[in-house]
Amino acid sequence: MGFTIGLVGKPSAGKSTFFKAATLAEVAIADYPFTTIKPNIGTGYVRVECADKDFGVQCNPRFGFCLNHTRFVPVELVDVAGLVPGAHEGKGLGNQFLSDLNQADVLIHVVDASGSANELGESLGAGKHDPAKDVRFLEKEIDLWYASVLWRNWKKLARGAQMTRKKIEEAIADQLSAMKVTEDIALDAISETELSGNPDSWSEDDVKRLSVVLRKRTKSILIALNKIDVPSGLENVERLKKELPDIMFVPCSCETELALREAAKSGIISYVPGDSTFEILKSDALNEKQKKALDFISAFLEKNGSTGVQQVLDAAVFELLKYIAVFPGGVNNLVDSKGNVLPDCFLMPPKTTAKDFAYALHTDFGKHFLYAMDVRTKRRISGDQELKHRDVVEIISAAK
Ligand SMILES: Nc1nc2c(ncn2[C@@H]2O[C@H](COP(=O)(O)OP(=O)(O)O)[C@@H](O)[C@H]2O)c(=O)[nH]1
Ligand SMILES: [Mg+2]
Repeated sequence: MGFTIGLVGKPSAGKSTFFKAATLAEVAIADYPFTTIKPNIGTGYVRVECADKDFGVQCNPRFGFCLNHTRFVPVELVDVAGLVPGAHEGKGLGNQFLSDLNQADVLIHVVDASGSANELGESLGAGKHDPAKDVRFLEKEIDLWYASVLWRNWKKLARGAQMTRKKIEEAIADQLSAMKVTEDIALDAISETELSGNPDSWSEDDVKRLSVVLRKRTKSILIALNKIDVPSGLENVERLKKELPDIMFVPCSCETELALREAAKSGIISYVPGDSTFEILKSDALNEKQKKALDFISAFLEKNGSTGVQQVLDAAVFELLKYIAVFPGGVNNLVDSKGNVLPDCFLMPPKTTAKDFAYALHTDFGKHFLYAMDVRTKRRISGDQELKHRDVVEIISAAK
């Protein structure tokens, strides 16, 4: 059960640099069993304050890793090739790229905040292009992609539903199942757009309005304002926050994060992704160029707090989608049969109940659920009770 993040944006915005930085881990780790068959799919991580420290122990993650009691929980990252205006009509191989996004639970739109390139990613020089335009065009492109998939077969779909007495929300969910549209989501979207009457008579415009809601519900977009190491980048961040108050932005510098992770990987520094500082381990071995680069990075971190790349991932999962991280554990024992302490950490959607969590662990636990225990407080949790971020939960079931 993986969580998938799609990286989107126009060419040269920094998607591949983001992908490279986010998938580069300092520690040797076992591969997460994602079905990785393409080079643009990799494992990134979101940060969770590990539950182990509350119990005075050190965890042994089965997937991901833990540095100084900060747990790095794996997520699947997909680097989608550059999307240009007209992508939904197939421009610049758009349709092929867009279908790479189907399975994404959330999108990170990497924007070149420095405004150095036009919509096609062609270089103009810093500050020459308004990144606000990129924010809008990409959202529109993805909305139109949903609309085109839905409208393409609309008449057939609407009439077919009528003939087989299928509900229209069921037909919509079938048509957009690859995009993770469910019947519930389709039903909500229909009521939000206040569409009624015979779906066969809905206009293309109606279907477009419906598609916007369906896209929002299945592909929320977080904006990563990249290249804030360039002066025009940082200036644009302040302006965009004022101009587009309804959008979630996280400023970042992918190139700086990549440099830090590469230095950590080669043992020059120690750096916990997302932190505001790093420590030089081998100052004697540094050449002048490396010293200068690290000085530049230090100054950047002092000014901006962090490179922002880790914060982008965390914000997408925990702030935008409001997911929570839940650790399975036992009231009497935090160790699994192999002796691993708190080996798992699950990313769960908002409003996950104890029973939902039981099902996520194993269908049998869900089916034969009796009650759950809050391992920290040793209190009972009933099946319909919602879990909280960082809960450690034991499921008591009659499953054999
Ligand atoms: N100044 C600066 N340049 C960056 C940053 N991230 C990426 N770049 C540069 O932007 C260019 C395009 O990056 P790339 O990751 O290939 O973009 P993609 O086409 O979106 O995958 C490359 O020259 C990168 O080195 C950053 O944080 N700061
Ligand atoms: Mg790329």
